[in-house]
Amino acid sequence: MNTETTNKDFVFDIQKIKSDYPILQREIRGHKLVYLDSGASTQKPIEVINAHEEFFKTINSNIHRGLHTLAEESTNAYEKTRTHIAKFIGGVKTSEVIFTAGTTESINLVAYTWGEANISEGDEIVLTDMEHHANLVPWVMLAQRKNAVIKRIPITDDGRLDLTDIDKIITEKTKLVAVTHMSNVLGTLNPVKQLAEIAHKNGALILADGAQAVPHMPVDLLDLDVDFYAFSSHKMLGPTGVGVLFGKENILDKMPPFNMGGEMISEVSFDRITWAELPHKFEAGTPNIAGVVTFDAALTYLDEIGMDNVHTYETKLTAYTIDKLLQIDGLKIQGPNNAINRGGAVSFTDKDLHPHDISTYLDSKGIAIRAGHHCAQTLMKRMGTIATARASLYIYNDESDIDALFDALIAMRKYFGHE
Ligand code: 7TS
Repeated sequence: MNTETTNKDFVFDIQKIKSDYPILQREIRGHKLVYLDSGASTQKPIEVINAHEEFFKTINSNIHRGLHTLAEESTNAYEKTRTHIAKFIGGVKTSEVIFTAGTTESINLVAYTWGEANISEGDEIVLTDMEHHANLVPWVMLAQRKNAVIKRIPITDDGRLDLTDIDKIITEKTKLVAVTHMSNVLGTLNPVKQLAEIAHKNGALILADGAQAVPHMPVDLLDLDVDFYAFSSHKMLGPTGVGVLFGKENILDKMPPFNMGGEMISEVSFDRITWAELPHKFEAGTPNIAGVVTFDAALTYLDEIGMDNVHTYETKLTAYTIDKLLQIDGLKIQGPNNAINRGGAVSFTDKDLHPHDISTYLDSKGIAIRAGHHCAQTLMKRMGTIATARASLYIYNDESDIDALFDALIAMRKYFGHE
């Protein structure tokens, strides 16, 4: 593991951390905001907010083209984030880090380039029963275009991948395994390294959706040995509109480009076009420069805490959350009932109340959670429900937030007459 994601000296002072987030001072409906929807998008510390403002005040200009000072400074700042990410995810090459608009675009990029070029009739794509639509719809559509076959790794009733028949699911016919690293609904942390070994043994590639993993734990892509990996800045304290696609250099090299236009070419004539070197081949046009530059401040903030500390802290808070929710009659946790190999996305259902009513009631107490199918309709079907309520945690949450959730859920059941 690279040293940037660990910090043995950090003292976890939750009050200090909370004070870094101006939005946490807000009152919602007469209550201090309790933000438990970080799985959808995280709040931003003042360091990130300031970095965004600073970019526009000092170095704003386009990148990779101008020869003036501002152009050079903004290009350097943009590329500095790329270098930072390469280290943050285990020390990969900067040529393997492609900026996109988010996890969704990263996965679509692979489906439309690698997928179009490599998937043929009868080929098999293996998904799991807990994928977010971002890692499901692009593959189902690709399979339809190519007459390829979708196979699925099932899940157990407590929301873990069931690998019992994995040798029958991932076979020599498999071309790609696409799996979420951490489920946005169940919180389950999947054995990506083991699946990568099985995929590779069968001559297949593996793509992991890291949208819910990278923000919450140290991730070392060299150790996981995945071929593609996708995540979003906005789920890890950074701005919206910025995502990352990691791809192994030898695979990216052979892939056709995605978007066509400026900055992704080497030479253009009307009868022949050659592509730019990696990673620029996949970054056509003017990207979200301010967002990428600001993302660096989020990574620095996380480095200072240390991703190992983030993970340890969240695991304890997840255990506390599960323990509290299990004490409420009528509530069922959808997903693992313990904090082992699991992140802080905690979904639950109430035997008497619809998740939308739960969310609306909690909002009246200033508590933000998410309710719905969480862009995982196939998972909802597997769990025999159409929606869940979900509290999702991050480093600025503490036991007082969970206590507020607990008290409000008890009051809610009373309010609706289900004591
Ligand atoms: N993959 C997973 C596992 C996700 O949780 C999400 C977003 C995405 C992909 C898509 O990321 P985007 O940044 O491209 O939108 N998940 C959620 C969620 O759980 N609630 O709102 C968005």
